[in-house]
Amino acid sequence: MSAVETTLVVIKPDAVHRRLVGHVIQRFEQRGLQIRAMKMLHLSEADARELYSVHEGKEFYEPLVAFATSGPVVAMMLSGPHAIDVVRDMMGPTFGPEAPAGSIRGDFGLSRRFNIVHSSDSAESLACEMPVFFSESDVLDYAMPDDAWLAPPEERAP
Ligand code: 3AN
Repeated sequence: MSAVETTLVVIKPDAVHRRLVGHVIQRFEQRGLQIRAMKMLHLSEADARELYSVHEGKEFYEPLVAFATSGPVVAMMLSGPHAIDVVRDMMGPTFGPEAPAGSIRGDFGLSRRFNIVHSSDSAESLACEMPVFFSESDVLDYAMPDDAWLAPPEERAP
């Protein structure tokens, strides 16, 4: 039995400035994930510090906060079977040079910091990260007519 999950994806300032937003969104749509919410925003320094608080004190923390606030990001909530792990897998490993071709990071970048995209890596991270970008009421509930062809009903049970 499969479970439909919702996850947070953030397209980072490097991808926005490199005009890659459409390419990245297209990957997720083609895979069959549903866009439930989407917005462009400029992260505040306080929110960036909160988002990356697990890295506070590390040598890359301050440059990471500066990068995350250096320009607009595009945040999305995506739903689908096993969406949290599926999106992480599609992004590839954190560092561009280690990301395999075919993954988003492996196809679009070579940097450790400028790595195109972020997504929540667990339900616990999602619970902390989502409020930075969205409230529950921002996440729209609507039917997708092609769901019937993306997976049989038992794989789409909540
Ligand atoms: P991910 O983005 O794959 O969830 P995290 O949460 O471990 O990876 O790291 C968050 C961000 O911190 C990464 N996207 C990367 O830009 C940066 N980062 C993590 N580790 C390093 C490092 N050793 N050197 C430089 N940047 C790093």
